[in-house]
Amino acid sequence: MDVTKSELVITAGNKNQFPEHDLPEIAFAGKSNVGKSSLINALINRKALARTSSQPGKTQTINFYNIQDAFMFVDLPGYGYAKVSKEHRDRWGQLIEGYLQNRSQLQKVILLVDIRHEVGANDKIMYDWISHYHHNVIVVATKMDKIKRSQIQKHLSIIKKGLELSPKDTLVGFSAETKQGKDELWTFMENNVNMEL
Ligand SMILES: Nc1nc2c(ncn2[C@@H]2O[C@H](COP(=O)(O)OP(=O)(O)OP(=O)(O)O)[C@@H](O)[C@H]2O)c(=O)[nH]1
Ligand SMILES: [Mg+2]
Repeated sequence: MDVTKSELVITAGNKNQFPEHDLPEIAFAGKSNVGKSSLINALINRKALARTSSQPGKTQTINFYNIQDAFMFVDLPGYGYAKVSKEHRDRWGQLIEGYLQNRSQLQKVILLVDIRHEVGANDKIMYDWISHYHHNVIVVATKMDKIKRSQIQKHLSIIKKGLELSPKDTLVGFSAETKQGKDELWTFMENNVNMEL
């Protein structure tokens, strides 16, 4: 899909700020710094609509992006950022649960993991949560440009095993640098989300 229109609707720090609309939502979840905001920018051909940072913990609110007036991308704050207080983690937990558990517009949660790393406990918890509510899960292995081409399959199969992916699920390698995997991701979304296109 070629996105020509995308805009930030709201950065929500609590659930009263979640926008009211009827468009389907696709949310991006994963560890802090894994590349959620970068993935959103790559998908919509924008350099920096979603703010990114080399420092983990950049996105701390839930950010809603209207795409072509057809659906919303929802950029979630990352988990597993060690340098935050317990109070911060509790607030994060409440915000993200408030979104994931009750959001009627939510059609897909895309889980991101770093292709270089073993799956962490939080990744597994998030995968189990998503697969409980959704028939098939899509996992994106990010930063594919950081490993040798010859190592890609090995890393993908480590992730598959670590998350215990079901045969119904899809695992896509992706790079925000080279845009590899972008078309495959769009095809998945077009086939799995009721977009008003
Ligand atoms: N080489 C490379 N770097 C990437 C890729 N994707 C993201 N990055 C870099 O990784 C860092 C984190 O990217 P973000 O998109 O901000 O990560 P995030 O998951 O939104 O992080 P939080 O908002 O903190 O949860 C930035 O420095 C990005 O430039 C990729 O595919 N390849
Ligand atoms: Mg972010």
